[in-house]
Formats: sequence, C-alpha cells, structure tokens
Amino acid sequence: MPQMFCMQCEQTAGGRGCLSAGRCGKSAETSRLQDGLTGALIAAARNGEGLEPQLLAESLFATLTNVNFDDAALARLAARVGQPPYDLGRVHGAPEDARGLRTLLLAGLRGVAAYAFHSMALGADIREIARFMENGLAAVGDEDLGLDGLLSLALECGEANLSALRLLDRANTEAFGVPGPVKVSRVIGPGPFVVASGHDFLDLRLLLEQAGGRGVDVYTHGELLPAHAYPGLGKYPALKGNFGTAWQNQQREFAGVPGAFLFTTNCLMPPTAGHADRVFTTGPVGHPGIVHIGDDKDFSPVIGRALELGGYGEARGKGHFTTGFGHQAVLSLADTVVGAVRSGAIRHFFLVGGCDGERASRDYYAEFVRRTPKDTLVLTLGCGKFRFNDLDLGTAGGLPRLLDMGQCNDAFGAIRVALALAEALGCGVNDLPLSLVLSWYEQKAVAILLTLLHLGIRNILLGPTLPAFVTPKVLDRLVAGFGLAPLGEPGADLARLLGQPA
Ligand code: SF4
Ligand code: SF3
Repeated sequence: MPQMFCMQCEQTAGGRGCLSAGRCGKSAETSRLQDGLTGALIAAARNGEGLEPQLLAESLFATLTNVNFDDAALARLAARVGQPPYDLGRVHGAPEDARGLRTLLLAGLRGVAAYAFHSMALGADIREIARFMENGLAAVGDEDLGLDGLLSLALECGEANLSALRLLDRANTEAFGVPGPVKVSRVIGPGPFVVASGHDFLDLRLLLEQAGGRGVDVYTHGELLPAHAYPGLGKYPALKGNFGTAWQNQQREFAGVPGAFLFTTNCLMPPTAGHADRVFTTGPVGHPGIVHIGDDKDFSPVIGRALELGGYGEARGKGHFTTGFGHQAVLSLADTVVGAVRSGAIRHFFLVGGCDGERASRDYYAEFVRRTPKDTLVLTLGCGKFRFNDLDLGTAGGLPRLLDMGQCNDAFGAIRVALALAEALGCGVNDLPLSLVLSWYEQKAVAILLTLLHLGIRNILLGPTLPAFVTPKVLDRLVAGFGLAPLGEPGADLARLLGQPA
C-alpha cells in the first residue's frame, strides 16, 4: 500500500505520483493532513455550507506545492473548516481519466486560491471567486461528473483565475503604484540584511517599514524581484537589491549566509542545517521547527536575527537584473511596438514564462531564448526567467529584446498586451506573430494555463514535461482543441514557430 499519493506538481516521482514521501520534502503524514484539509473543504462545498472566503483561500493555498509543511498548522485549518472530510482517496483511486481531470481541476483551484489570497490581503473583494472555488471543489468530489463536464469546469476555472489575476493586478497598482522598468542590483552590501522570498508585496512593505528603522537592509529573492519596479516599494531606502536566483537553488544559495530569510509564500524547500536557524515564514507558508510570524506581522524576530548574524563585512556579488516591463510600461510603448512590427524591425514575439524547477531539461528555456533571432522580442514572467534574465539580448525596434513583465500573476499583463496588439494590428490573438513557450512546476501555473485555454489561445508549447494528471485521452482533447504541444528541441521548435525549415 502506498503511504500517500500526490501528483500535483511537475517533479512528481517517476512522472506518475509520489507514493512514500514527496520529492518536494512533504512527508506522508503532511500529505495525509493536506488531503484531509482539502477533503474537509470539498465536504463543506458539497454541503453548501458557505465557506468563509478567507478561510477557503488560505486553506487551499496552504496545500499548494512548497507552501506549508507544518502538520499543526494544517490541522488547525482543517479544524476551522470543521467538516468530516470527503475521502480524497476516492479521487486518487478513480479511473485514470477521471482522476486526471479531477486533479487538474483541483490544481487550478489551488492556483486561483493563491492569487485570490494575495488580492484579499490588499483589501479586494474575493467573494465571487470564492463562490466559483466552492463550485469547483464540489465538482472535484462529484463522482457522477463525466469527462466533458470536468473539462468544461477546468476551463471555467481558467475564467475564474482570469478574474483573480485582474483583481490582483488592480490591487497591486492601487497599493504600490504602476510598475516601471528598473535596474536591480545583485550586489549584497555590508551590514545586516534580510532576504524576502515568495510573492507577497504587502508583507515586503511591512518588512521594509520595520527593517529600515533598525538599520537592516532588505533584498528580494525569486518572485519578489519585480517588487523593485513598484514606486510604493522601490521608494524604501532599505530595499537594496536582489539575492540569489530561482527557488530550487535556495538550499545551496542560503547555506551559511549571514542574513535572515523570510518566506511570504512559495516556493519554500525544507531548510537544511546550513540555514534553518535563520529562516522565518509568514502567511500561508510553514515548516516545523521554523519560526512563523503571525497575522500581527511583527517581523522583529526576523530583524533581530539579521542583526545577530550581522551580514557581510564587505560587498559581495555583482551585476544587475532589469525588471518592471508590466503591461502599462509595454502599452505606453504601443506605438513604437506596432510601428516596429509594421516596418519588420520586430518579426515575432515570444512569451517564455512560468516556473523554474530542478529538472536539467529546463535548460531548454535558456537555450531557446539564446537562439531567438535579433529581430524578435522575448517577454518573460514568473521565476523561470532566472534561467536567462542575466543575458544581454540587446535591442530590436528601439526596445530591449528581453522584457521582464513580473511575477507569474503578471500573465494577466501579458494577456492585456496580446489583446491590445491584436486590436492595433487588426487581427485575432492567434494570428499575432506571438508564440507562448511556457514552463510549469506548481499549481498556479496550471491555473494560468487554464486561463490561456479559456481565452482560446492556441499552440502553446508546455514543458519541461507534461503534467502527470494529463492522461493520453485528455491530452488528445487539448491537442485537438487548442494545439497544445510538449516541448521538442529548442532549435527545431524555434524554426517551426517562426515558420522556417528546421
Ligand atoms: Fe510529489 Fe509534487 Fe506532490 Fe510534492 S507536491 S508530493 S513533489 S507531486
Ligand atoms: Fe515560481 Fe514557485 Fe511557479 Fe510564481 S516561485 S512561478 S515555481
């Protein structure tokens, strides 16, 4: 008997499912508690109990990959939901296609919950999205629902995710201003510092307010890099630069560093002996043995630890990243972009975006970007960009060839840019000289993929591997309906997307 079953992320064991412990570090017991929490939410949704939106979003978010490994926290959330759980074993044990589609829908719902959670923290009203999440959860537990019904609900989940992304985009700009292009230093200066990771801008702002007064510098990590582009965050003198690269390198990059680390959301890996004594969590994230900062957001333990560790004696690192090409920045250049397309100075756009991860085949994305011709632009977002955002690709049509649009949720901005370009050029989105080359790892990327499919966007390339829950039959449907395709070889894929012989 397997001790657990989980197939929700890209690194699932053997490309089929984690059975005894998660490749992510999740134990069988934590998996059981996450299933119990999910089952309780499904039961509440099926009973029409009317779950509180905050509890629903926080609970689903806690079960997303690399978020919460803390059994006590998961048990507390389940107790708050207060329902005898629906047995998730009934999903795991369902016939292959039904299991796959129910897992797909659940993964999409977890992604929606994460984005809804962030916008809710900034004061957005997520009640309508919460209603969809309840309907979706009820469907995950509906054993009579056929494949067609499940597939169409998955696309509706993409629609709900579009609403969640729109809400978050608005909440971010209302709270922190309109992001603009910015160069972010990768130098770590002398003196005590905190590295903030995850996606939560509000937590970062609260940290900046508290750290600045105590002479502690703050560096962003991973998906917080785009924070520097927002005037309401960039204005803090304590915000110095960016540390490290993507999430999967954290155990190596954090070990022995004389600074404190704060995880506001995913992707948290189990901290090792080399740095566990300086890691903190807040919000939906948790890990046993790691100090969790509660809802009062009093970050003094984090700041105190940074002061104890003292930082480096002299500056370390070099270089910079450029970020902040959100939809507003790109659309403010719309005339230049459209002119460059019409004149042929820009031949094609690529959106190379999504998650990073450990698999060596993810080198594909850097290789793909490196090979893109000089008269093409590369838009990127999500943490997958750390594979190539140190490349200098030069300019095309007077624009930088590599444009970092922000976090994974800024897929909303990419959609806006694509729609605006299509309108300006008098064509449909699928007729644009635009190709989407996406990388997935966790469930937010699944939600974004469902959003793109809901919008009818065709011919997306998806990698580095296809989800284990996409069965051959479901893949056939996605290929026939949307032209979704797995990655091939970078040069051949590029030639095909540009309509050239390989
Ligand atoms: Fe395995 Fe991914 Fe599930 Fe972790 S989240 S247990 S790695 S499938
Ligand atoms: Fe990355 Fe975890 Fe998905 Fe927000 S931080 S994109 S993997």
